[in-house]
Amino acid sequence: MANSRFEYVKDFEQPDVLLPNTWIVIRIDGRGFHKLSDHYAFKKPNDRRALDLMNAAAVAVMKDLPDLCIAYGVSDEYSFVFHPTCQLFERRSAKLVTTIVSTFTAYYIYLWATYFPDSPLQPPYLPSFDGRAVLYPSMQILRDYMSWRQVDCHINNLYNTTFWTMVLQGGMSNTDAEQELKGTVSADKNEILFKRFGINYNKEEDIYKKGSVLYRQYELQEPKSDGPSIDNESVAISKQSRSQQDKLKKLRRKAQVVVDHVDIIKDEFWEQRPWIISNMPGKLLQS
Ligand code: DGT
Ligand code: MG
Ligand code: MG
Repeated sequence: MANSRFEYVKDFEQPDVLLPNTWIVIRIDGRGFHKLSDHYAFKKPNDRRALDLMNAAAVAVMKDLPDLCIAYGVSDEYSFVFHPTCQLFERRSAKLVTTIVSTFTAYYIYLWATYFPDSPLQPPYLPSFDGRAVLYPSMQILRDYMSWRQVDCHINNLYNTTFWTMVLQGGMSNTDAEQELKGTVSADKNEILFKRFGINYNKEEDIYKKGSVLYRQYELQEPKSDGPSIDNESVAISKQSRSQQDKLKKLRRKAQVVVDHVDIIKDEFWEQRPWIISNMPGKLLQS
Protein backbone atom coordinates (compact mmCIF):
# COMPACT_ATOMS: atom_id res chain seq x y z
CA MET A 1 0.00 0.00 0.00
CA ALA A 2 1.35 3.42 -0.98
CA ASN A 3 2.28 5.66 1.90
CA SER A 4 0.47 8.95 1.90
CA ARG A 5 0.29 11.84 4.28
CA PHE A 6 -3.22 10.65 5.16
CA GLU A 7 -2.05 7.34 6.57
CA TYR A 8 -1.92 8.68 10.12
CA VAL A 9 -5.74 8.51 10.36
CA LYS A 10 -5.38 4.73 10.77
CA ASP A 11 -4.03 5.42 14.29
CA PHE A 12 -7.50 6.59 15.34
CA GLU A 13 -8.87 3.04 15.02
CA GLN A 14 -9.14 1.45 18.45
CA PRO A 15 -8.18 -2.19 19.04
CA ASP A 16 -11.15 -4.27 20.19
CA VAL A 17 -9.73 -7.76 20.63
CA LEU A 18 -11.76 -9.80 23.14
CA LEU A 19 -9.99 -11.43 26.12
CA PRO A 20 -8.45 -14.83 25.32
CA ASN A 21 -9.75 -18.07 26.82
CA THR A 22 -13.24 -16.80 27.58
CA TRP A 23 -16.61 -17.82 26.17
CA ILE A 24 -17.91 -15.24 23.71
CA VAL A 25 -21.69 -14.78 23.64
CA ILE A 26 -23.09 -12.61 20.89
CA ARG A 27 -26.69 -11.73 21.64
CA ILE A 28 -28.76 -10.15 18.92
CA ASP A 29 -32.24 -8.69 19.38
CA GLY A 30 -34.86 -7.50 16.91
CA ARG A 31 -35.17 -3.71 16.78
CA GLY A 32 -38.69 -2.45 17.45
CA PHE A 33 -40.26 -5.89 17.04
CA HIS A 34 -43.24 -4.77 19.09
CA LYS A 35 -44.26 -2.53 16.18
CA LEU A 36 -43.07 -4.97 13.52
CA SER A 37 -45.06 -7.85 15.01
CA ASP A 38 -48.17 -5.64 15.09
CA HIS A 39 -47.70 -4.52 11.50
CA TYR A 40 -47.37 -8.06 10.13
CA ALA A 41 -50.09 -9.33 12.51
CA PHE A 42 -47.99 -11.90 14.37
CA LYS A 43 -50.29 -14.22 16.32
CA LYS A 44 -50.44 -13.61 20.09
CA PRO A 45 -48.84 -14.67 22.31
CA ASN A 46 -46.68 -16.77 19.95
CA ASP A 47 -46.51 -16.84 16.20
CA ARG A 48 -45.06 -20.16 15.08
CA ARG A 49 -44.08 -18.72 11.67
CA ALA A 50 -42.07 -15.93 13.31
CA LEU A 51 -40.21 -18.37 15.58
CA ASP A 52 -39.54 -20.80 12.73
CA LEU A 53 -38.14 -17.92 10.69
CA MET A 54 -35.85 -16.85 13.56
CA ASN A 55 -34.68 -20.47 13.86
CA ALA A 56 -34.10 -20.88 10.12
CA ALA A 57 -31.97 -17.71 10.03
CA ALA A 58 -30.03 -18.92 13.09
CA VAL A 59 -29.38 -22.34 11.49
CA ALA A 60 -27.98 -20.53 8.44
CA VAL A 61 -25.64 -18.52 10.72
CA MET A 62 -24.47 -21.72 12.48
CA LYS A 63 -23.75 -23.35 9.10
CA ASP A 64 -21.94 -20.28 7.84
CA LEU A 65 -19.75 -20.05 10.95
CA PRO A 66 -18.56 -23.51 12.03
CA ASP A 67 -16.73 -21.90 14.96
CA LEU A 68 -20.08 -21.45 16.73
CA CYS A 69 -20.75 -24.24 19.23
CA ILE A 70 -24.31 -23.53 20.38
CA ALA A 71 -27.07 -20.95 19.98
CA TYR A 72 -30.24 -20.25 21.95
CA GLY A 73 -33.24 -18.28 20.74
CA VAL A 74 -36.45 -16.92 22.23
CA SER A 75 -38.87 -14.21 21.03
CA ASP A 76 -36.91 -11.76 18.83
CA GLU A 77 -33.49 -12.59 20.32
CA TYR A 78 -30.72 -15.10 19.69
CA SER A 79 -27.52 -15.83 21.62
CA PHE A 80 -24.63 -17.29 19.60
CA VAL A 81 -21.74 -18.85 21.51
CA PHE A 82 -18.09 -19.08 20.48
CA HIS A 83 -15.74 -21.41 22.32
CA PRO A 84 -12.89 -19.98 24.51
CA THR A 85 -10.39 -21.32 21.95
CA CYS A 86 -12.09 -19.52 19.04
CA GLN A 87 -9.65 -17.47 16.94
CA LEU A 88 -12.07 -16.25 14.28
CA PHE A 89 -11.20 -12.67 13.16
CA GLU A 90 -8.44 -12.72 15.82
CA ARG A 91 -11.36 -12.38 18.29
CA ARG A 92 -12.03 -8.80 17.20
CA SER A 93 -15.33 -7.78 18.80
CA ALA A 94 -16.79 -5.54 16.09
CA LYS A 95 -15.96 -8.05 13.34
CA LEU A 96 -17.64 -10.89 15.24
CA VAL A 97 -20.76 -8.92 16.23
CA THR A 98 -21.33 -7.26 12.86
CA THR A 99 -20.79 -10.51 10.94
CA ILE A 100 -23.34 -12.35 13.07
CA VAL A 101 -25.87 -9.50 12.97
CA SER A 102 -25.62 -8.95 9.22
CA THR A 103 -25.57 -12.65 8.28
CA PHE A 104 -28.60 -13.27 10.50
CA THR A 105 -30.48 -10.24 9.13
CA ALA A 106 -29.67 -11.18 5.52
CA TYR A 107 -31.10 -14.68 5.99
CA TYR A 108 -34.09 -13.40 7.99
CA ILE A 109 -35.06 -11.12 5.10
CA TYR A 110 -34.18 -13.71 2.43
CA LEU A 111 -36.36 -16.35 4.15
CA TRP A 112 -39.21 -14.02 5.13
CA ALA A 113 -41.42 -14.90 2.13
CA THR A 114 -41.13 -18.63 2.90
CA TYR A 115 -42.72 -18.10 6.32
CA PHE A 116 -44.96 -15.12 5.53
CA PRO A 117 -45.95 -15.70 1.89
CA ASP A 118 -49.00 -13.45 2.20
CA SER A 119 -47.32 -10.51 3.96
CA PRO A 120 -44.49 -9.09 1.85
CA LEU A 121 -41.98 -6.88 3.70
CA GLN A 122 -42.74 -3.18 3.38
CA PRO A 123 -40.62 -0.18 4.34
CA PRO A 124 -40.38 1.26 6.91
CA TYR A 125 -41.24 -2.04 8.63
CA LEU A 126 -38.02 -3.79 7.69
CA PRO A 127 -36.44 -6.17 10.22
CA SER A 128 -33.12 -5.14 11.72
CA PHE A 129 -31.18 -6.43 14.72
CA ASP A 130 -28.78 -5.01 17.27
CA GLY A 131 -25.98 -7.06 18.76
CA ARG A 132 -23.43 -7.14 21.58
CA ALA A 133 -20.59 -9.38 22.68
CA VAL A 134 -20.36 -10.48 26.31
CA LEU A 135 -17.52 -12.58 27.72
CA TYR A 136 -17.95 -15.34 30.29
CA PRO A 137 -14.85 -16.62 32.06
CA SER A 138 -15.98 -20.17 32.91
CA MET A 139 -18.21 -22.94 31.65
CA GLN A 140 -20.34 -22.63 34.79
CA ILE A 141 -21.03 -18.94 34.16
CA LEU A 142 -21.72 -19.63 30.48
CA ARG A 143 -24.24 -22.27 31.56
CA ASP A 144 -25.78 -19.83 34.05
CA TYR A 145 -26.13 -17.33 31.20
CA MET A 146 -27.93 -19.91 29.06
CA SER A 147 -30.12 -20.89 32.04
CA TRP A 148 -30.97 -17.22 32.61
CA ARG A 149 -32.26 -16.88 29.04
CA GLN A 150 -34.30 -20.11 29.32
CA VAL A 151 -35.83 -19.11 32.67
CA ASP A 152 -36.71 -15.75 31.11
CA CYS A 153 -38.39 -17.58 28.23
CA HIS A 154 -40.47 -19.63 30.68
CA ILE A 155 -41.51 -16.66 32.84
CA ASN A 156 -42.43 -14.46 29.86
CA ASN A 157 -44.26 -17.25 28.06
CA LEU A 158 -46.35 -18.19 31.08
CA TYR A 159 -47.27 -14.54 31.59
CA ASN A 160 -48.02 -13.90 27.89
CA THR A 161 -50.01 -17.13 27.52
CA THR A 162 -52.15 -16.29 30.55
CA PHE A 163 -52.57 -12.63 29.60
CA TRP A 164 -53.60 -13.30 25.99
CA THR A 165 -55.91 -16.15 26.98
CA MET A 166 -57.69 -13.83 29.43
CA VAL A 167 -58.02 -11.18 26.72
CA LEU A 168 -58.72 -13.26 23.61
CA GLN A 169 -60.74 -16.12 25.13
CA GLY A 170 -61.97 -14.46 28.31
CA GLY A 171 -62.97 -11.17 26.66
CA MET A 172 -61.15 -9.07 29.28
CA SER A 173 -59.64 -5.69 28.46
CA ASN A 174 -55.84 -5.48 28.35
CA THR A 175 -55.85 -3.25 31.43
CA ASP A 176 -58.09 -5.56 33.47
CA ALA A 177 -56.02 -8.63 32.59
CA GLU A 178 -52.80 -6.78 33.44
CA GLN A 179 -54.29 -5.60 36.73
CA GLU A 180 -55.39 -9.11 37.73
CA LEU A 181 -52.00 -10.62 36.91
CA LYS A 182 -50.09 -8.05 38.96
CA GLY A 183 -48.29 -9.78 41.84
CA THR A 184 -49.32 -13.31 40.82
CA VAL A 185 -46.84 -16.20 40.98
CA SER A 186 -46.51 -19.10 38.51
CA ALA A 187 -48.98 -21.30 40.40
CA ASP A 188 -51.67 -18.58 40.19
CA LYS A 189 -51.25 -18.27 36.41
CA ASN A 190 -51.34 -22.05 35.96
CA GLU A 191 -54.56 -22.09 37.97
CA ILE A 192 -56.21 -19.27 35.98
CA LEU A 193 -55.38 -21.13 32.75
CA PHE A 194 -56.64 -24.47 34.04
CA LYS A 195 -59.70 -23.49 36.07
CA ARG A 196 -61.09 -20.80 33.76
CA PHE A 197 -60.02 -22.02 30.35
CA GLY A 198 -59.26 -25.74 30.78
CA ILE A 199 -55.71 -25.17 29.57
CA ASN A 200 -52.95 -27.32 31.05
CA TYR A 201 -49.85 -25.14 30.64
CA ASN A 202 -47.57 -28.18 30.77
CA LYS A 203 -49.13 -29.38 27.55
CA GLU A 204 -48.27 -26.20 25.63
CA GLU A 205 -45.67 -26.73 22.90
CA ASP A 206 -42.04 -26.96 24.01
CA ILE A 207 -40.88 -24.40 21.43
CA TYR A 208 -42.91 -21.80 23.37
CA LYS A 209 -42.08 -23.02 26.89
CA LYS A 210 -38.38 -23.79 26.41
CA GLY A 211 -37.24 -21.70 23.45
CA SER A 212 -34.93 -23.11 20.76
CA VAL A 213 -31.45 -24.52 21.15
CA LEU A 214 -29.23 -25.11 18.12
CA TYR A 215 -26.13 -27.30 18.01
CA ARG A 216 -24.26 -29.70 15.75
CA GLN A 217 -25.55 -33.24 15.99
CA TYR A 218 -23.21 -36.16 16.74
CA GLU A 219 -23.83 -39.46 18.48
CA LEU A 220 -25.16 -38.88 22.00
CA GLN A 221 -22.89 -40.05 24.82
CA GLU A 222 -23.47 -41.67 28.19
CA PRO A 223 -22.99 -39.08 30.93
CA LYS A 224 -19.64 -39.45 32.73
CA SER A 225 -19.83 -39.58 36.49
CA ASP A 226 -17.41 -36.66 36.98
CA GLY A 227 -19.51 -34.32 34.81
CA PRO A 228 -18.45 -32.34 31.76
CA SER A 229 -14.87 -31.15 31.75
CA ILE A 230 -13.29 -28.62 29.50
CA ASP A 231 -9.90 -27.52 30.74
CA ASN A 232 -7.58 -30.27 29.46
CA GLU A 233 -9.29 -30.40 26.12
CA SER A 234 -9.28 -26.68 25.55
CA VAL A 235 -5.56 -26.51 26.36
CA ALA A 236 -5.06 -29.26 23.78
CA ILE A 237 -7.07 -27.32 21.22
CA SER A 238 -5.15 -24.11 21.77
CA LYS A 239 -1.96 -26.01 20.92
CA GLN A 240 -3.32 -27.41 17.68
CA SER A 241 -1.62 -26.55 14.43
CA ARG A 242 -3.41 -24.60 11.73
CA SER A 243 -3.94 -27.74 9.63
CA GLN A 244 -5.43 -29.63 12.60
CA GLN A 245 -7.81 -26.73 13.21
CA ASP A 246 -8.85 -26.70 9.53
CA LYS A 247 -9.53 -30.44 9.72
CA LEU A 248 -11.80 -29.95 12.74
CA LYS A 249 -13.57 -27.10 10.97
CA LYS A 250 -14.32 -29.42 8.03
CA LEU A 251 -15.70 -32.06 10.41
CA ARG A 252 -17.94 -29.45 12.04
CA ARG A 253 -19.26 -28.39 8.64
CA LYS A 254 -20.29 -32.00 7.95
CA ALA A 255 -22.45 -32.25 11.06
CA GLN A 256 -26.13 -31.46 10.84
CA VAL A 257 -27.31 -28.39 12.77
CA VAL A 258 -30.40 -29.33 14.77
CA VAL A 259 -33.12 -27.21 16.36
CA ASP A 260 -34.19 -28.61 19.72
CA HIS A 261 -36.64 -27.41 22.37
CA VAL A 262 -35.24 -29.00 25.51
CA ASP A 263 -34.12 -28.17 29.04
CA ILE A 264 -30.62 -26.67 28.96
CA ILE A 265 -30.58 -25.84 32.68
CA LYS A 266 -30.05 -29.40 33.99
CA ASP A 267 -26.75 -31.29 33.51
CA GLU A 268 -28.20 -33.97 31.25
CA PHE A 269 -28.27 -31.88 28.08
CA TRP A 270 -24.58 -30.95 28.43
CA GLU A 271 -23.39 -34.37 29.58
CA GLN A 272 -24.94 -36.14 26.60
CA ARG A 273 -23.39 -33.65 24.20
CA PRO A 274 -19.82 -33.16 25.48
CA TRP A 275 -18.70 -31.75 22.10
CA ILE A 276 -20.50 -28.46 22.83
CA ILE A 277 -18.24 -27.71 25.79
CA SER A 278 -15.08 -29.41 24.48
CA ASN A 279 -15.46 -28.12 20.91
CA MET A 280 -14.09 -31.48 19.70
CA PRO A 281 -16.39 -32.89 17.00
CA GLY A 282 -18.04 -36.15 18.05
CA LYS A 283 -18.95 -39.16 15.92
CA LEU A 284 -21.12 -38.21 12.93
CA LEU A 285 -24.49 -39.93 12.80
CA GLN A 286 -25.03 -42.39 9.95
CA SER A 287 -27.60 -40.94 7.59
P1 DGT B 1 -36.19 -3.18 21.21
O1 DGT B 1 -35.67 -4.57 21.27
O2 DGT B 1 -35.79 -2.37 22.39
O3 DGT B 1 -35.87 -2.49 19.91
O4 DGT B 1 -37.81 -3.23 21.27
P2 DGT B 1 -38.76 -4.44 20.91
O5 DGT B 1 -40.07 -3.82 20.51
O6 DGT B 1 -38.14 -5.37 19.91
O7 DGT B 1 -38.96 -5.16 22.31
P3 DGT B 1 -38.37 -6.51 22.93
O8 DGT B 1 -37.20 -7.04 22.16
O9 DGT B 1 -38.16 -6.26 24.37
O10 DGT B 1 -39.59 -7.50 22.82
C1 DGT B 1 -39.89 -8.27 21.71
C2 DGT B 1 -41.20 -7.84 21.08
O11 DGT B 1 -41.45 -8.69 19.96
C3 DGT B 1 -42.40 -7.97 22.02
O12 DGT B 1 -43.13 -6.77 22.00
C4 DGT B 1 -43.24 -9.05 21.41
C5 DGT B 1 -42.75 -9.17 19.98
N1 DGT B 1 -42.77 -10.58 19.57
C6 DGT B 1 -41.75 -11.44 19.47
N2 DGT B 1 -42.18 -12.68 19.10
C7 DGT B 1 -43.52 -12.58 18.93
C8 DGT B 1 -44.56 -13.50 18.55
O13 DGT B 1 -44.33 -14.69 18.26
N3 DGT B 1 -45.85 -13.02 18.51
C9 DGT B 1 -46.12 -11.73 18.81
N4 DGT B 1 -47.39 -11.33 18.74
N5 DGT B 1 -45.18 -10.83 19.17
C10 DGT B 1 -43.90 -11.25 19.23
MG1 MG C 1 -36.39 -6.42 20.37
MG1 MG D 1 -36.32 -8.98 22.67
